Amino acid sequence: MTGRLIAIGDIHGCHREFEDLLDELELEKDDRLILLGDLVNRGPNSARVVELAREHATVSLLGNHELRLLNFRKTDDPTHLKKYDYETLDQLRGKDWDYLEAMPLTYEDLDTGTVFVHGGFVPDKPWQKQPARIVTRVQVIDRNGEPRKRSEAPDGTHWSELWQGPPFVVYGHTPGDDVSPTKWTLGLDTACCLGGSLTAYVLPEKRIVQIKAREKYYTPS
Ligand SMILES: [Mn+2]
Repeated sequence: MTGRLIAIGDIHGCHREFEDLLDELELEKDDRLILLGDLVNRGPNSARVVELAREHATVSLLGNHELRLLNFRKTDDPTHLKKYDYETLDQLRGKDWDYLEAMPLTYEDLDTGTVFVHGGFVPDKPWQKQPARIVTRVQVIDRNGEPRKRSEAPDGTHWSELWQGPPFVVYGHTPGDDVSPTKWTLGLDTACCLGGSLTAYVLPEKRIVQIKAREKYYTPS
């Protein structure tokens, strides 16, 4: 008997809600925990979230926030950064950076036919070959078929509405009031750092486990 496969959406530095969710899940030795990226920024303690990830996660996927910090570290170009990135840069230590640098873009589970990713995929192209700048960032597809953030193309169609599996895709990055299901996808970013909740999806039972945010940690500008 193999263990459970558990995915958790965008944690964004919300270390207490992450601890509460881990308590609730009662992980066992054979369980696999997949974090869907954007572990850092906006919430109170990004370093603690990375520490808990190192301890408990089977794998943490690359999010656009990690990608931005890593790009800054590579180039020293501050135009990559947003204001709250500086707080995270102060918090993270060597082994945290090693962990961020090792984050893959996707995780595939063949038994359930499920692929996990931070942002999503451009439909009608093989998911395996899509680059970091797309799979960590895509929210909608604009009228020219280009991947965009929702704010850049408000009349675009969410990529998940266009995705025809297999595989079934579990993703984060597009915050919502609750989980976003389609036939072939499930979105788990329930906006914890904005005062929403932190969500886990548990396979094979297809169960949702949620922890309500203790407070609103971040207000979009
Ligand atoms: Mn994101």
